[in-house]
Amino acid sequence: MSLITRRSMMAGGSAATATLVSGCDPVSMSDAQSLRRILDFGQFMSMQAHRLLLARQPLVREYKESDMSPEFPPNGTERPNGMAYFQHMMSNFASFRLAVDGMVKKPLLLTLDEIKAMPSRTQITMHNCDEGWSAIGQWTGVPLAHLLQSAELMPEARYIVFHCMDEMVRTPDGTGFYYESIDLFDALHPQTILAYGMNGKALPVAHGAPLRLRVERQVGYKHAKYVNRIEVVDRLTHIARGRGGFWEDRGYQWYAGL
Ligand SMILES: Nc1nc2c(c(=O)[nH]1)N[C@H]1C(S)=C(S)[C@@H](COP(=O)(O)O)O[C@H]1N2
Ligand SMILES: [Mo]
Repeated sequence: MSLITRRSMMAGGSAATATLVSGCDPVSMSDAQSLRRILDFGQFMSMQAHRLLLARQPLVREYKESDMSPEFPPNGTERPNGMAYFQHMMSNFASFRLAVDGMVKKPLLLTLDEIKAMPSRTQITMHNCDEGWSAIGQWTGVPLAHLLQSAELMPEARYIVFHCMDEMVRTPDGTGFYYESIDLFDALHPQTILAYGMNGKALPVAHGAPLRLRVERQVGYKHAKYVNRIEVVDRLTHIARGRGGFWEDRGYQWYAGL
């Protein structure tokens, strides 16, 4: 585990970045997982093939209520900057809409109430941040698979991109927003949900209100908070710097399985 946190990396500039890129492997992977990374399932597998594989996918461990951490620390953005998010917060996200678009036959634009009316899943899981902490929390949300099935993926679909409302760095082209991506393998996993509830209450702003991803087999930075757009794509190269996520664009591994 590197002792360089992402915050110090941002502050430290290119020297720290170089150390991270060459020397830091945020998670140690088992042979099976590194094999999976080499195969890069998202690259060539169809949704049907993913479905077949998923039938045999193990679930990650789920915990009891008594296991829940008394304190679950927020990390990264704790409140997005800017007027748009502030207004959402003030109006309790009444005019918030989630867009599901890209390589789908039926693009969606959903209110929070519409999302809450969909099938839901509640799970108590352990969150693992590569900066060296973990916490157990309860999450409630709509299975991502349900959203994607409603939008009807095109056969070319390979990756799901989560666009977030927090701008991490100001860039002239507006590519400094947090974003993340996963393959269909993780997207269709039954424990992958878009959560609007945490520990039995509405998802707090510090933890990504109104919607955040839970992708339980991956480390912390894959769990995009403040999601307002889900884009279905066949490749990641045209988004921001092309590596599939804000931190991936800065040297972190795209596949960050536990
Ligand atoms: N939009 C957005 N999502 C994000 C981050 C962020 O800064 N912005 N930080 C990531 C990191 S590094 C972690 S560990 C988790 C933290 O989730 P939490 O705030 O609920 O603890 O969110 C992830 N998702
Ligand atoms: Mo993290």
